[in-house]
Amino acid sequence: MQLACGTHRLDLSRPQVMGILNTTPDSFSDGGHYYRNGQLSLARALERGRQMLAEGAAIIDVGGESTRPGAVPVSEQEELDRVVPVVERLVAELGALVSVDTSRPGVIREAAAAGAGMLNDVRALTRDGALQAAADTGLPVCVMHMQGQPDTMQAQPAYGDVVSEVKGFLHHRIDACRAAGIGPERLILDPGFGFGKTLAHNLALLRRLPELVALGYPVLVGMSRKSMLEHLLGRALEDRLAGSLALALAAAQRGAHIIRVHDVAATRDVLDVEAALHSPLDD
Ligand code: 9MG
Repeated sequence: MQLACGTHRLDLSRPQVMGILNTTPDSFSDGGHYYRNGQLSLARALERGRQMLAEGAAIIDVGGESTRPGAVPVSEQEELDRVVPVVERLVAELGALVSVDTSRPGVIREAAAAGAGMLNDVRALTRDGALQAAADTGLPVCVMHMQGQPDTMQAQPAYGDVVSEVKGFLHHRIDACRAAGIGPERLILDPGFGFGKTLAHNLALLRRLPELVALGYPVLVGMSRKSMLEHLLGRALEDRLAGSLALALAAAQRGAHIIRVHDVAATRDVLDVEAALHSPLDD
């Protein structure tokens, strides 16, 4: 399976790593890493992008708005200021395939003009104007499931059958995307681990990920360092590498095509070891 991403072709016949680059001062794991005296440092963000590419990331996901509960809301101009220059430089200087994590039509349009090759919307293009903006870019789009809104989504997530409900939601968004002119070859699906889900919901979605893969679209998952690992292992944020790798491996074994992570090198190693088990043996 190949995905056309602007000037890039993404080979999805093996799981690919999407490296996370949050240009926010307050994201849950890497917030503020690229700030100096309260100002976003383009040089630092670019350096991190360079490092992730060297470590085997196929995509760099740039986000300028934190979806962490309690995060400070950001204006559109601020989001543009955080995202667009980073996209421009990652593309121009490193030739990177950049995805942009945004829900705003204005940011979708400007990021595409700056050279982004993929869109990633945790709100699945539900904001006014987002479907049309995404359609106009011609880029592939990741549509993610979320129950509720970031601020309150973890208060009391509830489902009958979480897998059926997530699939039902994604089917609706596929229909909406296609009606807006986003062809099936441009769609990527994401069950939205941690977005309005308890540990039991997340585990059910992971166990039954093959049902989502069977819909025939590329599947993206993001579980890196998420609080499901705190609930599962009792680990603080900085001690979640082993758990994140186990989740990445489990997702790849169940057919995930793109794994969104903070720890690129370690994840790539795990996926390469797993891939070797499926390659022909020399002797
Ligand atoms: C931006 N962001 C944070 N977590 C995410 C996830 O699980 N999937 C996608 N597509 N984006 C995410």
